[in-house]
Amino acid sequence: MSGNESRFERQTITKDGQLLLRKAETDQVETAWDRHQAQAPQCGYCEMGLSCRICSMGPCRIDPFGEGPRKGVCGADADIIVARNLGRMIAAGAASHSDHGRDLVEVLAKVAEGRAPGYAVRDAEKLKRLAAEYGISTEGKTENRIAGELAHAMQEDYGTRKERLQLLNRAPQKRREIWDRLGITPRGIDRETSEMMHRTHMGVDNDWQSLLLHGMRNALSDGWGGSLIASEVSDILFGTPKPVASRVNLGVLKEDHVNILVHGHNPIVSEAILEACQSPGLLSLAHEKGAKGINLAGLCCTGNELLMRKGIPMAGNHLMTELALVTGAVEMVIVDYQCIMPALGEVAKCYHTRMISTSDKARFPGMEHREFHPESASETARGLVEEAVENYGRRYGNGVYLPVKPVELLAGFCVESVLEALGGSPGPLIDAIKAGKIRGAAGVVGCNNPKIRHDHGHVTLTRRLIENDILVLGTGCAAVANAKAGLEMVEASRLAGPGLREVCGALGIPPVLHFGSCVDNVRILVLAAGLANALGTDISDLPVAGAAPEWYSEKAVAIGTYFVASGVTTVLGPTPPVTGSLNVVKLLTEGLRDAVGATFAVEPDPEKAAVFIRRHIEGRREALGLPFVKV
Ligand code: BF8
Ligand code: SF4
Repeated sequence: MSGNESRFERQTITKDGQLLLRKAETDQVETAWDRHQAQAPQCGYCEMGLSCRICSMGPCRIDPFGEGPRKGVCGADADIIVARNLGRMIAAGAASHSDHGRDLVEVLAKVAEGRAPGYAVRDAEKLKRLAAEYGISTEGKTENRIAGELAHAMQEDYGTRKERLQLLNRAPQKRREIWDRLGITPRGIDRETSEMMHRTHMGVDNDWQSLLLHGMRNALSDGWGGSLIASEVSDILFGTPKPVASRVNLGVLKEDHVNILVHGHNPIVSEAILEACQSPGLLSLAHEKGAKGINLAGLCCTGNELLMRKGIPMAGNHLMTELALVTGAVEMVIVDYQCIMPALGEVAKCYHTRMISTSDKARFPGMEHREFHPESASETARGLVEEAVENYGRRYGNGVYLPVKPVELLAGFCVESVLEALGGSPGPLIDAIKAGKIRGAAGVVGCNNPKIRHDHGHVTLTRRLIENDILVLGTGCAAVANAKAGLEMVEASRLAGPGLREVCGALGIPPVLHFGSCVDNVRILVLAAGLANALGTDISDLPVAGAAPEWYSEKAVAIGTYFVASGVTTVLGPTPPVTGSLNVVKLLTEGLRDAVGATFAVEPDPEKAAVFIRRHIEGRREALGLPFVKV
């Protein structure tokens, strides 16, 4: 960065972000960046993971340097406190993904019973494949019966009656043996989270290593359990993604249309809203009100869900959610849960935007609550879209501010669509990796965080990786960042190294593949497992890596942990709150190599993170006896 950049340029690399930050200042709208600044200096004990408020003998803190306390009131030392705090972060992340998955399974069960009229099985093939994986015979059974039995079997994965989760069978044999040996094979999705909360209660598990091992088991219950179920059942109910062209950034909003944004994570709500937006009656109402149509766009991961399956445009990622309202062009924002800043209702008050919450478990100040239930989702959705249309005429006097043009992208990549692009088998991908045309692959995933220049971490790291012939698979807000930067267009392969450029050109794919929402990180894992199985090896032997350059959320901690526990070395941008315990830091960054064949690394500078990943991938290639390729 040069010294001449404006404050807004230092906050975000995106043009729409910079311009809307300026407007937010004019409109006196407070944003996450302002509130982050107001928090300075943030608590050093908490940053290091050294504060504990688990029980009411506390709160306690450990002084890592001076004469202050070395133990909490109960006697917990820095190692225990740091490990307990990290364990609870993993538990919260795993719970969030897995509860989202549960909601989908419940809709699937209701579809089977004919009690969810707005929903249906859209991918019957996938339903049958999943049923087979769960040992459910499909012969002579109706789709609904299979759906009911599959939903029931998946619900059992949530409970505690089993010794291991069903879909762990997708992982390579060697990997499953590692998990068994370490005693971290997840048994039940809810069980592992519940056990983490138990272990971290005062006076239960006070061995920091055993806490961290359970942290991996808890995270695996998310990655090979709750998140995987969420992705797969979303495909069954709404269709498995296929490559689809769309557009991204705040320029997808349209001045002459009714603009509705969906925000959150679960496609149960956003798919119903999409259907309502396409209803002829509501479209003619929009015309009557003087609008040219109804424009639905997404924010964050529910936006990714609609983008992946239906090509619905994406307005922005996490740090753009407040700024989307500042355009003054949004008639309604409909939210479900996760990553929805409680500040949004307050921002909306400055404009005409109506804010609607829909989930019984997610309420927000300044939002109207309209609860969605599978039995009546279509009516609720139509009612809301009608109200959004009515709101079109109420835009504030000084009009709307949409200063950027949208960027094109190709989304819709998943295991199935990648295999299809490869002609039905992973063979051509494996050949390209063996020949060194593609050196390896990296999952660049995760959030935005006002501690990091918005989108800079994602885009810089991704550019460097593709320049070095490393294929990038993106999810969540990272995928949106790269799309805004133009890296998810087929034409972006000109930015890639010669080998990756050639492969992308031959397959007609971008060098950065949009792999969906955050629960879809499991698609990357399943693809990696498929490659390892095809090579007769383990995931940790593959030339692959993970990165979360701008992570903020507990879900990201769970994802990072199940990536590492599954054998994928992962680089984090922001430092997690673990530096108060050198033992924990050493285990996460070194010790895990012997245990699971992968580690965490922390590198806030994306240029250096790219070098780390390149070295890691080259090391894995060398170990596999693959040629070193000079770019
Ligand atoms: O699940 S990447 S900010 S929106 S947590 Fe949230 Fe992070 Fe975005 Fe999606 Ni994922
Ligand atoms: Fe303090 Fe121990 Fe209670 Fe934590 S659990 S607040 S360290 S007494």
